[in-house]
Amino acid sequence: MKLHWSPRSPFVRKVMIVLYEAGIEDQVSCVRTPVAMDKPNLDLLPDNPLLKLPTLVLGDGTAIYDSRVICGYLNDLSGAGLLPAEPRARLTAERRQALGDGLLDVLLLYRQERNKPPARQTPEWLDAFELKVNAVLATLEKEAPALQATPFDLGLITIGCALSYLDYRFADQPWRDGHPALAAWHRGFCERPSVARSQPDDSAG
Ligand SMILES: N[C@@H](CCC(=O)N[C@@H](CS)C(=O)NCC(=O)O)C(=O)O
Repeated sequence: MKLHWSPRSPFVRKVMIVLYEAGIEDQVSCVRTPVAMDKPNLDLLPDNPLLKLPTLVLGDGTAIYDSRVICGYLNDLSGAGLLPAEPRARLTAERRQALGDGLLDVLLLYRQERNKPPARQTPEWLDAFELKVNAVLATLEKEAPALQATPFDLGLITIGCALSYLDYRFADQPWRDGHPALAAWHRGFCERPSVARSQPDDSAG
């Protein structure tokens, strides 16, 4: 299998963590594929008309996306057990995955907006992004005891990757302030070998 990959994408990181957890990283070759919202990478066009990472090309040439679909597929393929079978637990894991993915979607747009010259920024957008990020953090702080009690799964992977993206791209915003239980959970998350192995890497071109 071929994975369109970047060492900086939090969505690709979800896939890498699943591969490491499943012990099947040898079955995938990672191809560095640069992407940017304002510079469409047409090399991706044959595999993904949305021109986004991650995109996984299977052995028979079938291309699949997005991260949720790829992680679900790799979990099924490997039997890694990262999505609970029990319906209620499964629903919680899927909801957490949606929350983490949604937070990442907001953060990517937020970063894009705040990197513009000040005169071209839209203050209402920045306010709305900040409001959503704070609301998600407040929700997760309340949920932190439940996160601690949940066996490692795709919901936790996604929440953890989103919080780590805050550290990576929003280091000036101290999200741990006011969220001590969530910060404690995230500390444990970062110690997991699959997570430690998949740190974002700015030096990797
Ligand atoms: N919902 C998608 C989001 C993927 C995504 O936004 N990836 C970013 C890289 S982190 C991307 O490819 N951006 C390029 C673009 O939006 O054109 C997923 O879960 O895979």
